Amino acid sequence: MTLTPTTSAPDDAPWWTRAVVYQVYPRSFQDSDGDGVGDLRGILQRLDHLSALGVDVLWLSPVYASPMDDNGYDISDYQAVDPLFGTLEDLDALTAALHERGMRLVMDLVVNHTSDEHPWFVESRSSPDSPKRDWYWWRPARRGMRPGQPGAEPTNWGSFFSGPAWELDEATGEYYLHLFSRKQPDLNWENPQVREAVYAMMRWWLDRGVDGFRMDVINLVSKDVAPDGSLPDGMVHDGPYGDGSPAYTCGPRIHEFLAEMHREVFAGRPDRLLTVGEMPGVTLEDARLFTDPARREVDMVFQFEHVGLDHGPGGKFDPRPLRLTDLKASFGRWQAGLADVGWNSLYWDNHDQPRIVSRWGDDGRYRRESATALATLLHLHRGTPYVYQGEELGMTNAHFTRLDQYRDIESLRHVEQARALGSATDEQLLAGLAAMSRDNARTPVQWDSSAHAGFTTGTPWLEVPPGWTVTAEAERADPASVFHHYRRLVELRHDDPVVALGDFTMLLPDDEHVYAFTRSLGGRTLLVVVNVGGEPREVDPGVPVAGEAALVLGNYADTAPLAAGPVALRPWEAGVWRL
Ligand code: TEU
Repeated sequence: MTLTPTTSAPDDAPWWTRAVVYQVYPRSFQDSDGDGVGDLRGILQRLDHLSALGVDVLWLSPVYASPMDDNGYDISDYQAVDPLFGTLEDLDALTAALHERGMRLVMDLVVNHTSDEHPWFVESRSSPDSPKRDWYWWRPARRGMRPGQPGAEPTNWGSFFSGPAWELDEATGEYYLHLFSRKQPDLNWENPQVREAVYAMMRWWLDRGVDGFRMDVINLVSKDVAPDGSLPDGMVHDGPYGDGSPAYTCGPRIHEFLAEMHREVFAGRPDRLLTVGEMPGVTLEDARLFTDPARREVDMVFQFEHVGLDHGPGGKFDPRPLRLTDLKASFGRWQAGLADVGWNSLYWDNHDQPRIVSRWGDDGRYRRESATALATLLHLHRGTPYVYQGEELGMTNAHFTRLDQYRDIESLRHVEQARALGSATDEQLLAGLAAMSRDNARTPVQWDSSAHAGFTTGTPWLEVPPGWTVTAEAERADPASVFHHYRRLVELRHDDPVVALGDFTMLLPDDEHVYAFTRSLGGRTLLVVVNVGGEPREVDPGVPVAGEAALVLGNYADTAPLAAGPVALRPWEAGVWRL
């Protein structure tokens, strides 16, 4: 099906339709003071790398004051920088330096929950009569049961980080809700005082010069905190708990809240801003509503359909191989569904996902070829691409060989619960973490061949994978590298409106080895064909080729122009041709 783009002429489209966003997970990017943890001054030291790549926006994962239970996604002061990362002045310096380079800074907004050490929660938990009691979700034990009695939790919901989603506060005998860790209590967005405090904080950051927000699990803030969830396990956890997600995923007032946020925070501000909502479990139908410009909610969303395609019956840590036709069906639906209204984000990697070259590529013999093939596949879709630190280098998973090498709370809680339930052997657990742990994306960026890959002069908080070879230094020096392919993809999106805005047509929907599609705008068409595998393939994309189609971008040095008829593809070969 050929789709007409939302915007007829390129110059009508918002700037972010031609932009590429680069995500920095600060604790693993660059350490400047030798404490083994990345920091803001370290990012400042590496801005030339981002400029060389050509990206437009830096999305900065949290640097706020935090006990670091979930590496900063548990915030104890939204308007302070944690000393681990530096100072507010350092953040101002980063904002200014990015602006000087024509780039923008998007902050991570984590307002579904705070840290349990945030003053709001400290006050809320102090007494059932606290004026902030209703800023969080407090409930008594289930009717007829005593606080602390197994099963007395107000609902049977499981947490994203294993275990129950309710924690008993002994002092008051009531439970508080935490969809994530027990140190991440959920804010009660039904309370208008909570929403106004969040909006005031957001305005404070915009007034400080930041250019927007990536909104952490923002589709979970509207909740119906009553029903038990269905058993067996739902989408969020492993263990004897109910799936509460239907009660809080895109809950009853979510569109009302996001429209209110837009009015209270963004209305009247310049259109240089960017908002992206991270939305686990969001449907395409809801995404059309969230990203419809006329509704003024958010510009785009991170959806999770594709990154769930390799989750096995036991969930995320029980992975199965990806079937390419499943990916085509999913991406094809989202391209079709957001063609006439709304906008896609495009991503493989982030700080929560394993690295794509290890996950769905080949991080051994064909590391360069598969990383550049998968990058081409993603970046030629319609939407705003997000590049995660190290992805542009073709960095691989950690390949840790011991469970004690992992640090991530999600992984550690999964191991703890599985051992308690006897649901998996340590060997099975290690295999699951090696494939899917979030730590795979959190090992330090590998800058050069010096100690700890140039990330720190101290001891890194998470070890550089033993036997690492990829470095930014080597990638930058090799014109055929993953880095320079990403640079060319960014350049192509900047320069060619067909890439940014062209309509999308999926080809070869039933082929399990080759991914092909066209992009068309104003009578100009690009054909994209990618061999997603290590065997040579020959396919006929089934599109008319008049004479010879010029190669726009390929990932082999000698990818040829295209003639009519079958296309012969080498292992992991990707080509973009102008028909
Ligand atoms: O992640 C939300 C989320 O959905 C994750 O639980 C994700 O599904 C999971 O990690 C994949 O296995 C956001 C942040 O990106 C994540 O780092 C935080 O831990 C989480 O919210 C809580 O703030």
